[in-house]
This record gives sequence, structure tokens and C-alpha cells, in this order.
Amino acid sequence: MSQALDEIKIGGLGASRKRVEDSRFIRGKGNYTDDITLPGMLHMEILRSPLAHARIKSIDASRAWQVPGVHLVLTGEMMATRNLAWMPTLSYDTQAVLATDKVRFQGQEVACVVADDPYIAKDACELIDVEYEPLPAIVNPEQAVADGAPVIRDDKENQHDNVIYDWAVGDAEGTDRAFAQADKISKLRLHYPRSHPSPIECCGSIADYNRSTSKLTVYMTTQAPHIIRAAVALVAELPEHMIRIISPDIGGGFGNKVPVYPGYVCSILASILLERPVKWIEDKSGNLISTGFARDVYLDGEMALRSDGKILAVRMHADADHGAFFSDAQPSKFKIGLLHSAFAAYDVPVAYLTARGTYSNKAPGGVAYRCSFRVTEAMFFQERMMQAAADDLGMDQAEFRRMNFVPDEAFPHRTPFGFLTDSGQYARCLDVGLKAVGYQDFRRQQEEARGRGRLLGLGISTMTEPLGAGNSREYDILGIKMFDSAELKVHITGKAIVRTGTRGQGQGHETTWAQIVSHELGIPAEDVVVEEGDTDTAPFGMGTYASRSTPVAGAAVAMVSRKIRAKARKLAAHLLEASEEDVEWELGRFYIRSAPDRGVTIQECAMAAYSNMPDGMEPGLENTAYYDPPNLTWPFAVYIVTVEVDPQTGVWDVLNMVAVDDCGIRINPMIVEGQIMGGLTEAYAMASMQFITFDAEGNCVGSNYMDYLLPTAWETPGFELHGEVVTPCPHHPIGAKGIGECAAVGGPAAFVNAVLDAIKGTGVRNIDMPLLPDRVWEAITYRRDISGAPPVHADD
Ligand code: MCN
Ligand code: CUN
Repeated sequence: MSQALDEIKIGGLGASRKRVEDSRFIRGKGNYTDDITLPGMLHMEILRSPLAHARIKSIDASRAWQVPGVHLVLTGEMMATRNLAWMPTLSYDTQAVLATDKVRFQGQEVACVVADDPYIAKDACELIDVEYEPLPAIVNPEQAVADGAPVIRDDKENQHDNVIYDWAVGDAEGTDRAFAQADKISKLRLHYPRSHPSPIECCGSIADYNRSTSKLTVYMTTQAPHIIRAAVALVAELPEHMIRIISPDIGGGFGNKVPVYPGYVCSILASILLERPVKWIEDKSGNLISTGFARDVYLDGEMALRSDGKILAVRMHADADHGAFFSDAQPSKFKIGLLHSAFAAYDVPVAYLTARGTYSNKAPGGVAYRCSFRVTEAMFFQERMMQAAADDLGMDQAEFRRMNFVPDEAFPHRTPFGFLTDSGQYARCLDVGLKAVGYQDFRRQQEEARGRGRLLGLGISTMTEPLGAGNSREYDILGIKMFDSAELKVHITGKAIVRTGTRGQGQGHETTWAQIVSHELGIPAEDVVVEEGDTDTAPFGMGTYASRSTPVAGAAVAMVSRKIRAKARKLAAHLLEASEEDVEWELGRFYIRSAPDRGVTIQECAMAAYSNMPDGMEPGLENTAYYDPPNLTWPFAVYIVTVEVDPQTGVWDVLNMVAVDDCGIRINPMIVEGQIMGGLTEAYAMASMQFITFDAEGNCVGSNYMDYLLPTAWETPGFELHGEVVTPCPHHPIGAKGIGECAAVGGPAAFVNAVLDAIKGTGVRNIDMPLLPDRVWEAITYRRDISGAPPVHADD
């Protein structure tokens, strides 16, 4: 009789185990960077530029130096003597650490003061006299390429304009041919506005250089500690083994904590110079105006259609505004991230995408906020285009999508841009969503309501996302190939510690990695502790972003567990005095095939690894696995929103939102649902209320939480989640696909499509996000499209 453990009871795969990290988070016992105090620690504050574009004529810091309690004032000039005034970005560009020649965006770092406390440092910053000569500011791609535009990056030798790259992918001629045969061509132009990840915790670091040991320890808010260690070794020319990056608890990352920021670099240099620990903690407005923005891309496209609704081809162009420095954290092969994942879920025979990146006088942007490298923009454009095309054809929104989906039997499917999608049941997800929302019924109600002057709308959005970079053949960051790792040590008593190269920021890795070990070895999850984020102890890895942790590090956890199991099998054979071939595995236990009652538990094997190993066997039960995924994982989702729009005010309310997510096998269904709800909340925020934009002088409008709104539970609509469609990932060891970003990626288009569906009769084709009531009202009242970033309209 089987004596296998009950997997759900031990917290294995599929258990909605409570998050172990929450025990400290909800008690206020988290250990964030700002909670750490080191003996003799000093505090650093940054002086930021008030202007978006200006030449620096002089910086006089003498008054700041005289303030009692000030230990150091750093300026660009001083940084330059150490070759640290500029640093490389993750996209082969350079970024000013502290400005020397010009300031290039409002909020740019100009100088730093290190003092006994942050208040002295802040006050002393005010005493630094900077003389600026203002220059005209560029705030969008159109201005960037206009004749006579000032060259923002005149620091770069061969840069004579504001263009960063021109990039193309797909089949131009084939696309032209398909368009020539189209019955109908549907067009759409839109702007995906800038957005900011706005984690609750701002960025910060504590650098601690110890001259006696030559060791530099940096506690910092980073999603990718090993990448930072490599960057510090290269930039500061310090030996890598003398650098320890520790990423303690992180209060949300959302992509904001992937880049390298000047504050980190300055705190490190300050600590080296002063030989004391130096803490830098960004304030909220500093975080909002200067760190990792996302999106800001104009997308223009057209779709060639046959009159029966078949998509023949897609053509797209993207104008991406990267701000003053091209600092995207993304695989280096792809200049505009994975924007070419657009239309991956649809059977599009041929497509062509061109993209141009330009500089502007805005904070460096283009980081992916809850998005696998610009997949958000791709899916947003895709689903807005799908809605426009169905309307142009006079076809039903659901039917048009269904007939163009990649069918279940067509996987693996090669997309027109060259990706290989792995698996999915797209039509089934759509059916589940339509049924849940009561599609036919709603359409009837909508008709009826329209007769009474009420505007109801329904928006559908689907998304598939390439998650889990890399494979190392195609994906690298600054030449470092993308893969990940896990180390597992099983102690004498069968308890274990697992460490990975990723770094969670609230996703629940401490809970779910233990569940994978539990699934593979039958060790109860509560007996497995998870540790991440310390480069001195964790195996090398590329970090947590682009929902790559489960696809890559999660896979490595499964693979290292299997290595442990293989050794445990040898130990079991030894203990059972049987040959290895006669030993069978069931969860938590090895037994003899012919005598199932004779068995040993995994814990007994662990004990034997230290106390009773067979002759010639290396003692101990620990191992490391590096996992280079064969492909990305491709989750799929359908989001359907119904709304009512008030034509008098432009206010719109969400009536219902249904989400059907297929992320393969769910390790922890409760955590997956939490990820989806969080993503939908952010999607709703982007669609409805968040705007951060720039006026003609480059002043950041919306650089505070009065204008850039974060939805609370009060504003956020309810969501109905469906997890019944499960398509296991065919190439992942436990069949899991990523989920962390899906809802933020696919959600926004559902809201926008719903509002536009409600006002369909007005002929309005597009309202750019955010769909603030005044913009919706203006569209309805004047029957015109609303484009561009509010409050500055593109046409004025
Ligand atoms: N999971 C699961 N079953 C699956 C897939 C995932 O149980 N089939 C679990 C994982 O084990 C993990 C969580 O869900 O605990 C998210 O896993 P995954 O999809 O692999 O994403 P990552 O862990 O790599 O997280 C990154 C992703 C990104 S890129 C952003 S941005 C984002 C997001 O996660 N930032 C977040 N979710 C966030 N959630 C919180 N609370 N805070 C952030 O900063
Ligand atoms: Cu893309 S934001 Mo997340 O990848 O850290």
C-alpha cells in the first residue's frame, strides 16, 4: 500500500499555503534598507536639478561644506577625478552620476551632501549654489527629431541628433504584399503614457567600506543583487570578491528597483572616501521624478483584414521616448524590449515592426513596470487594434478574436516576429470569461440601456506574455547570459535551506520555493527555509523581474531537488540493502519495489548522508543547479470588463471584471490570485487615474501623490478570478508559467476598450490613458479622439 504523503497537507504543489513572509511583514518586523543602522553611519542627501535642460556654468559648494555636521560634499567634478561622473547603463548607454556639463532632466542628480543626519544633509544641499544657463527642453519624440532641435546628448562623441536607435523586425516585403491583398485596412494610433511603478518603499542604499578588510558591503533596494555586484566591480574597479550586495526585505519593486541609480554609486564612493557607512534613502518625490519610469511610447499601426474577419498582416511603428539616458534594463539584442511579442496569440501570417528611440529632457524611462520588457505596450496596442478592427468589420468582438486565435493543436507556434509560443487553450479561456460575464445577456442589456440614454460598455482584452528570460542563446544583459540558479542544502535532520539567484519583493518566494522542494522531495514546506538576496551566500543569478523567477529559478529549485533525490536514492538503496534499480520513489519515501512496506523516508536518507553513507560516497546532501530554460513560458489570459459611462460627467464605473488566467500549474493558487488582483489594480490605476506628464519646459507634472494617484481598496473595483483553465508548460520541470505581471499587462486595454465600447455611437476611435472623466466627457461632447499625454494635448 502506498505510504506517500498527502502533498497538499505538507504544503507542496497546489497548496494555498499562507505566505510565511507575511508573519513578519504584518507585524511590522520586516527588515528594510531604511531599518538598518550601522555603527558610525552617516546620511546622504541629493541635490536635484530644478530645470529640465540647462548648461551648468558653476557649482559653488563652499557654504555647504561649512555647515556643522557635514562630512562631505560630492559634485560631478569630484566624481570625474575618480572616473565616476558617468556610469554605463544596462542598455550600453552612459548616464550621468552627478551632472558636470549639463542637466538633462528635472530632478537630475547634481550634488550630494553627507552629514551626521539626513536633515543636516538636506539643509546643506540648499546651500550649494548652482548657476544654470537654461536651454530649450524637449518633451516628446516629435520635438526630438524636429529640425534644429538641441542635441541633448552632446556629451557623446558621435551623437549629432536625438535618435538612439532605429530598429526593425519582421518581414517588410511580405507585409506589403499582404496589405495589397486586403479587403479592409484598419488603422490605430495611440500613446501609452509614462507611468511610474511607485513601490511603497523608495530606493536606497547603505554602503559600508571597511579599509582594514578591503571589503565593501552594500545593503540596497535591488531586484538583482548579482548584477549590481558585477556593475560595481566594473564601474568602481573594485575586486568582485570584496563586494557584498545584500538586498534585505523590499517594500515592492515592480521594476523600479532594477536599474542602477546615481544615489547608490554616490553612497558607495562616499563610504570609500570617509571610511564610514553612508546611508542614502530617497524621498517620495525623488523617487517619483527621477527613477525608472515606464512606457511613454507612441504606437501607430494598421491591420490588413479579409472581409470574413481573417487577419492577413500587421504593420506597426513605435516612437519611444527614453528620456535623457537610455537605461532600459532589457535583453541587449532587442532595442525596444519584447514589443514584437504583439499579436503572438493570434494567427497573424506576416508582420513588420519598426521602432525608433529618442532622447528627451525627462528622467530616464523605458524600464518595464510590471512587464516583461515592453510586453505591456505590445498587448495594449494589440487589444486596442483588435477592438478597432472588429468594429471596422462590423464583427462581434469575441467572435473576431476567437476566429483569429492560434488554435490549441498548433503549438509550438512560430509568431510572425519569430517567437515560439509553447502552449495554450485560448478559445477555452475566452469561453470561460464570456460565460462568467454573461456576454449575450450583457449585449442585450446594453442595447436596451442605449435606448434609454444610458451608456454601457464591454471591453475584452487577451494577453500572452513571453516570461522567463532567457534562454541564454538569445537573452543577455550587458553580455551576461540570462539563466538562473538554486542551491539546496538538506541538513542532518532532514530540514533544508534553499537559496536562489532571484530576489522577491513581495511575490512570496519564501513560501513557494519551499513548496517546490516539498513537491520534489516530500520534505514538508515548513521544514524548508528560503533565502535570497545576499551575494555572499546566494548562487549567481540574474534577479527577479519580467516574471522570470518561477520560469527560471523555480525550475532550478525543482532541478536541484531532483539532484538531491538522485543521491538520496543511493543512500536509500544502501540503507535498504537493495540495488538502486529496485528502489522506487513516492512522495517523501523510497521503498523496495517487491516489498513496498520496506522503505526509508527522505529524512532518514538525510541522516545517512552524514552518519551512514556507503563506502566511497561523498558525505553530505547538498547541491546547486543552474537552469537555462529552453524557451520562454507563455501564460495566457482573458480579461473582460463591463462599465457604465455617465455622458454628463465622463465618469465611468466598473460594473464587473472577470479575469481568466492560465499560467500553467499553479504552485500556490492563493499567491497566484494575489498576483492577479495586484496586477488588475495597477491596470485599473493606469487606465483610469494615473498621469505623470511634462509641460513645455520639461517640468514634471504629476510628480506627487495628489496628481499621480495610487488606488486604495476603496477605489478599486471587485474582480472575479477564474483559474479553471490549466495548460501545463511543456518545457518547465513542474509545468509552471510566470504570472507576476500578466494582469498589469493585459488589464489596461480591457478597461479602455469597455469605455470606448460604451461610447461607440459617437464615432470616437481613441482616448489615450488615463481615461480621466474630463477626457471622456470631452470625447463624448465634441465627438473627437483624445490623444497625447494630459494635460498637454498633442495638437496644441
Ligand atoms: N507562482 C505560482 N504558480 C505559478 C507562477 C507563479 O505559485 N504558475 C508564484 C511564484 O512562485 C511567486 C509568484 O507567484 O511566488 C510570482 O511568480 P512569477 O510569476 O515567477 O514572478 P516573479 O516572482 O519573478 O515576480 C516578478 C513579478 C514582476 S516582474 C513584478 S514587476 C511584480 C510582480 O512580480 N512586482 C511585484 N508582482 C509583485 N508583487 C508584489 N507583491 N510586489 C512587487 O514588487
Ligand atoms: Cu518588468 S517590472 Mo518587473 O519586471 O520587475
